Amino acid sequence: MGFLFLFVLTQVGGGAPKKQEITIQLIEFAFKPNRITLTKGVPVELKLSNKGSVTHEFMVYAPPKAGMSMEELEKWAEEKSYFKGVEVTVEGAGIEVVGKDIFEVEIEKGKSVEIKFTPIKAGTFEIGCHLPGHYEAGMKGTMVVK
Ligand SMILES: [Cu+2]
Repeated sequence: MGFLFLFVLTQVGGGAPKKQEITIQLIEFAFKPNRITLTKGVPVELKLSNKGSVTHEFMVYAPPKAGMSMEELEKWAEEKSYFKGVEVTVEGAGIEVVGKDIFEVEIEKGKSVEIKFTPIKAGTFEIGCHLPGHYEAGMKGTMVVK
């Protein structure tokens, strides 16, 4: 019995990393870094820190088609959200939300939130802030899940 107990403790406390912790800063008008790579199936704690002087938002969605208008892109980002059907927890800046239909997270200037989820779909996705003028000014990035 003693041996079994120790074995269980070792499994919980050690071994391979069981989560991926990444921080992205949001500024005018960029995500830093603007490219992140995640491992499928390993829980992610993604900290979003708004270091800018205005509110920014974070969305992740399938790569848009060439020539989409911002209006089309907005609809696309919602429909093709990476988080569609994925349980996501958003914590911080006085809020805690758990949901399967989260597609955008807004972060006020100076605030940070943490998004927790487990990536289940592999591929390359776009990160974007669609607040007026931000995306056009270059506020986008790439999320790769391998
Ligand atoms: Cu922005």
